[in-house]
Amino acid sequence: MTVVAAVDLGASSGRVVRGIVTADEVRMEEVHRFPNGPVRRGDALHWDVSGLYREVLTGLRLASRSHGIDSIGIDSWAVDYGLLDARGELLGEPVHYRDSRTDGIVPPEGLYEINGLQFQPFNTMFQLMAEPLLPQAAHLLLIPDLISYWLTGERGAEYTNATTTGLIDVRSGRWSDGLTRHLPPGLLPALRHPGDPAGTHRGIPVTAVGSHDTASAVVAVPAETERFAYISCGTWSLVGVELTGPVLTPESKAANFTNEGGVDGTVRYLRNVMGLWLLQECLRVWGAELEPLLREAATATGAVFDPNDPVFLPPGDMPSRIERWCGKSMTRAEVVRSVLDSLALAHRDAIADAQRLSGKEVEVVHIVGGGSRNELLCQLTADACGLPVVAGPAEATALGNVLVQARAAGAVRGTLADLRKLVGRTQPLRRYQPR
Ligand code: ADP
Ligand code: LRH
Repeated sequence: MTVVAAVDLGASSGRVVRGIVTADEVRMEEVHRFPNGPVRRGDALHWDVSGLYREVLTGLRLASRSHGIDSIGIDSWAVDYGLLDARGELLGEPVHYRDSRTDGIVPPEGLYEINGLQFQPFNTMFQLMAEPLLPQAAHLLLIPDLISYWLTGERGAEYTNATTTGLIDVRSGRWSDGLTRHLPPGLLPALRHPGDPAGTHRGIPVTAVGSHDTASAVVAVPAETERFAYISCGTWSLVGVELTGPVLTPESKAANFTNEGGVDGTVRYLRNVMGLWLLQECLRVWGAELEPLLREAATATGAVFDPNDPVFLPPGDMPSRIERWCGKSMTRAEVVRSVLDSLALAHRDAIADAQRLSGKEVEVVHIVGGGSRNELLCQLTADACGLPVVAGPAEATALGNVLVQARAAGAVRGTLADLRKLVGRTQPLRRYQPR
């Protein structure tokens, strides 16, 4: 039996999970959960990364209270980073990717052909163009690598998350000389890959996992066939397919599909859909609970809007923005229904585009992440896609993190397909047929 601790920092909440793994069983125990979100300080939006680190330490203490743990793995949301000075001190709390500092940024020509990455204004490379602290910085660490550094004293850049910076050459899998030329020399640390050792914390090995939360989530998709699409559904819906190589065609670029690095050299070919952020912000503004509104939304009539309109990216009055887009005022239940109908249609479009652009056929859609608990959204997605949906695990990211650590420790063996069979055998899943 191998016991590992998975630290999973999502944009809306963080958790520390104990994963107990044998060759044919994996059990998850959540030992600590804490809220996360944007913090406005002065004019800028930040993350409270020091506060998150305190919660991580609490979680790790709880995880090792009754039994020792054999390994620790860390994942988080992508693209954001901390800058360190030459002594290794953090230069200011990291800026949140929803901050306005990259508004109006225009990507240089020819970029997609090098990095294969979708255009998002907040990709690390664009944030660095607007970064006032860059001249003082000696080291850049992405969020999971920063937590790992604080735990171990060792610096590195985990590959799957590094691909979200826009600075990795999609063909070579290395930092691109051309794209990193203007950065201070030595700013970017050496790459490490999921399964690699990443130092020790109080004698416990820290293991690199798919430190981009979406990469870990895709590991734990309980697919039984190659012909599957996934929706990693939380603050964002990350909608796509798994490929063995990138798609860099002009059509793929025009459809804003991304080729992000996956575990075991796979490509996560996907599109970002605005996701449950839309609901999170509505609930925050209303001061309301989700579940009663979802019950009402089941019989409400919604309007359809484009959830990927950049107007929805920053925090603020989401219900008014949605009403303005739809050109009418609505009850809360109608707003919720509009969000879910619009997300389901955006899921459908992304899955159709992924198939068309990559040539991969899909016969089942897997929804993982917190959104897999949203029965209405799962059914609406099945209906929109005309495909069966398998929902769960809700904690796929933490589970993918656990499985990659367990494999590195020798507790389980095999390919991603083998890990996925283990997930399918051991985790509760729910199936939805299209109506
Ligand atoms: P992230 O990792 O981006 O923070 P999660 O995967 O934790 O996101 O998903 C959070 C979302 O899951 C919430 O915003 C909420 O919409 C949805 N969710 C969580 N629990 C439930 C539930 N019981 N019923 C419906 N939706 C839920
Ligand atoms: C989801 C996620 C997504 C990125 C976004 C910044 O948490 O990592 O894959 O595009 O955050």
